[in-house]
Amino acid sequence: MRFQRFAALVLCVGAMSAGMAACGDDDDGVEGAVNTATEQVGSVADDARDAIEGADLTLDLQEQNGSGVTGEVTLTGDGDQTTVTVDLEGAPGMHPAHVHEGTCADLNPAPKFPLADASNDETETMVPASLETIQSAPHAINVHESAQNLENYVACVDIPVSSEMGTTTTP
Ligand SMILES: [Cu+2]
Repeated sequence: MRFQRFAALVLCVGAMSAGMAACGDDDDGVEGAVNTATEQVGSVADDARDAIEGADLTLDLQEQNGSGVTGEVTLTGDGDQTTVTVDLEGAPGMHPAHVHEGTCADLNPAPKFPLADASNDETETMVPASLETIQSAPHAINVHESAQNLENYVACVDIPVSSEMGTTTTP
């Protein structure tokens, strides 16, 4: 920007010394319009990128097996990766959490992606798969009672599957 103004000044001086018409105020007007247009294009590009990558997906964890544990899960697509945050309520201590294939009602017990141990404090994990990939087939996020008692699930939520049309349905 500073360089552009400097360059314009040099051009103006050059034009005047060559006996040509002096540069008018219009230059700033055109420059300003170009800058505004450039910013607007950038803003549209940002919006388009957000739309392609998908907005945050926020889901409510459902209590399982009378645990009293609920909470919130947020998935944010970031290219080939997805950031998963888990924030439990009513769950003192640390609880193993994973992305599994399947649904809460019909879960593949082998974890697909491990997440940071969940707790009453929000935890964040980067998963090596795009949100689009995760949503291309049924997946669920579940929370286990403890490392010692993995088979007892305390909370779970289904991740909605996207159809090929790009709409989202809850299984
Ligand atoms: Cu699990």
